[in-house]
Amino acid sequence: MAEIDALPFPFAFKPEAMALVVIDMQRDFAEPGGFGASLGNDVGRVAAIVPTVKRLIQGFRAAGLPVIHTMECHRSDLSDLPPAKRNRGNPSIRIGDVGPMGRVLVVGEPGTAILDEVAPLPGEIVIEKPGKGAFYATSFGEDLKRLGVQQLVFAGVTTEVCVQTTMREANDRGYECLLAEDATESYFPEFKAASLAMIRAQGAIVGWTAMTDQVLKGIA
Ligand code: TIU
Repeated sequence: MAEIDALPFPFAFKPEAMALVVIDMQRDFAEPGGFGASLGNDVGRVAAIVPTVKRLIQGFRAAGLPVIHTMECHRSDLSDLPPAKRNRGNPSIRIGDVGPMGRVLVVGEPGTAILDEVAPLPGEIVIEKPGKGAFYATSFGEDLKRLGVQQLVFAGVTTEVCVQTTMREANDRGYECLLAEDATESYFPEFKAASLAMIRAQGAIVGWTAMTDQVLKGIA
């Protein structure tokens, strides 16, 4: 077994059974005029982790390990957007409405795209998900089984919403999960800190956390 120096204790893994899951690194969460900004958030926090996420992705590719990308998005007819989600909160532009980067969080629109710097390569799995978690209404679970992976490293945004939801779903399905601390971000620093703490509390009740350098060292 190889090891990553992690918290709350080292993360032992089989390299042939590990994949990277990059959650929702989309323009809509990182650029002005998108969904994140419409909710009143400072998207600069998300933009700042892009180089670190890129480094992590490149490390997995160099090690020959799978990289899976997710996107939060909806069909153009919004048939997979429950009214409860569309109507939640008081955003300046709602999901499905036309904003400065096209229709917000709708498949194929410019703002829904994954950021160029961390874009999927041809052949990498891209999960289009209507929920916050990646398992709901997607092929994610079947894709993981087909790849034969058992351990997942997570990166992306936002830490306490789509990343943590997916990590918890994966943990319940028997995957061992590690979150790259500096390759994830929240619009709320206190929520990120609390998420990292609650993930690794109680003997890694949801999973492990480690810095990107530690992950890269472990998989090199
Ligand atoms: N991808 C993801 O986390 N979706 C969100 O809506 N996150 C917020 O923090 N709003």
